[in-house]
Amino acid sequence: ILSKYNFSTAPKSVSSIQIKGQNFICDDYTNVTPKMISYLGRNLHLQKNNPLSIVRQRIVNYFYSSFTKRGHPAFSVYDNLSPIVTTKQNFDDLLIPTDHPSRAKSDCYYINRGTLLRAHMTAHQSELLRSGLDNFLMIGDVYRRDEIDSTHFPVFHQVDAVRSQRKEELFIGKPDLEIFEPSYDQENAHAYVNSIDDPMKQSCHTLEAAKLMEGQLKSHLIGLTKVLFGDDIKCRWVDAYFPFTHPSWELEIYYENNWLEVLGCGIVRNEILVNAGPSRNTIAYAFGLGLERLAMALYKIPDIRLMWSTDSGFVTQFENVDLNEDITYKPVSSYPQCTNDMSFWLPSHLTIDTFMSNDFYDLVRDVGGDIIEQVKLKDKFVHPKSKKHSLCYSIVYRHLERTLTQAEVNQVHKEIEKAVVDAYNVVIR
Ligand code: FA5
Ligand code: MG
Repeated sequence: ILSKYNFSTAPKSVSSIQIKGQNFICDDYTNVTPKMISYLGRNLHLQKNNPLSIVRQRIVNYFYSSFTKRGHPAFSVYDNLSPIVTTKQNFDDLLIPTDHPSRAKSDCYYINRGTLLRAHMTAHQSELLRSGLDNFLMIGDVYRRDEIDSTHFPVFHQVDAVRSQRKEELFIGKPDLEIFEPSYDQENAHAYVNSIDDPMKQSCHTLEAAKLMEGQLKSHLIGLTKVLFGDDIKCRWVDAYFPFTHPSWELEIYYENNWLEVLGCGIVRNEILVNAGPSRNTIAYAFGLGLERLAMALYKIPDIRLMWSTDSGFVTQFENVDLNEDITYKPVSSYPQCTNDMSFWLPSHLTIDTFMSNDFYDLVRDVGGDIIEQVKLKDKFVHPKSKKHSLCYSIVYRHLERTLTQAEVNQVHKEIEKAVVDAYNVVIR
């Protein structure tokens, strides 16, 4: 599939990548790996019997049944949009500044400077608004470069939503109330500078409209949480910031003695509605939630990698179940971990601080595959005389379905060492 691909983030020779039959020119931003490309099209959220799919259906049902227009569901569902998006879709359309950290190469999987694997489902919000939709759900796989442990995997799944309300729907029977302040001229919307200095609302909105939308947003999401977890679930709202909403919040649920963030949300920035087309007398809220977090908490699934398991011991536990059934995952059995350390000297042009750990994590996962459970930095060291920098990582190996032999792990560990030497010119200690 890949022509002249190499592991380091900057391909050494000009090359192109074929993904799903489409050809992409690589450049200095290309950092998507063959391993990541292999996840495209798996669509766990649509696989019958996958826990993510069960949670997806429960969320869709909640929105279908809670909101209807003339007997039909008010929400339309998009769950098969291509994960290959432009930087315009993923960032610019959402008012994410060009220097925002979420755009960094170290955080995203870029195909090239203009194209990436979407980092959130919100990437589709503007185009769907532009196509004339007002109430919709966007569900799919998202890709982020992140640390490696039991709750983080570089591919996860999100449900994103937009709910728009027109003046007549928001203020039923109160025709004198307005969504917009008199100082905001709807005819000249593009010229208006919309301030977010007020923590309660955007300057273009009236306090009545902002507060009413906030109330609906929060009660709809608490309603969803109760449908999923039962009435006794403990929740709390935390103030948050997103470039594309104001005000913004995160919802946390109390789960196993910890507060767990399950979603981000807020009132859609009016600029986005204006840029997307007809926005007269309209206000909208939006949210994005993580399916893995919900499924892990709901079914007590201890490791995020299990979502990808095709082992019958896992799959059968979610087979042909009633959507609202109480399911508690029973570990098939827990196979032992095996930890090997890797220490290396960095070449003179790299230091402990400039060595890109996310590049390293990707490389480890590319070579080691799904038996990599965790990679942690164990030690950093600068030699007092030579001033050379050295790093030591612990790599934790575990197969979810069988016991790994030490010899097998050593073999994989050696292959990773070789790949690290090739990619970074390090010297194994
Ligand atoms: C976003 O992705 C925003 N696009 C959400 C949003 C949409 C806000 C619309 C406002 C309006 P965030 O990065 O916090 O935000 O991710 C949203 C949710 O995805 C998190 O609350 C969490 O449930 C889930 N999530 C985020 N990172 C991970 C991860 N590494 N592994 C599993 N789930 C994750
Ligand atoms: Mg968050």
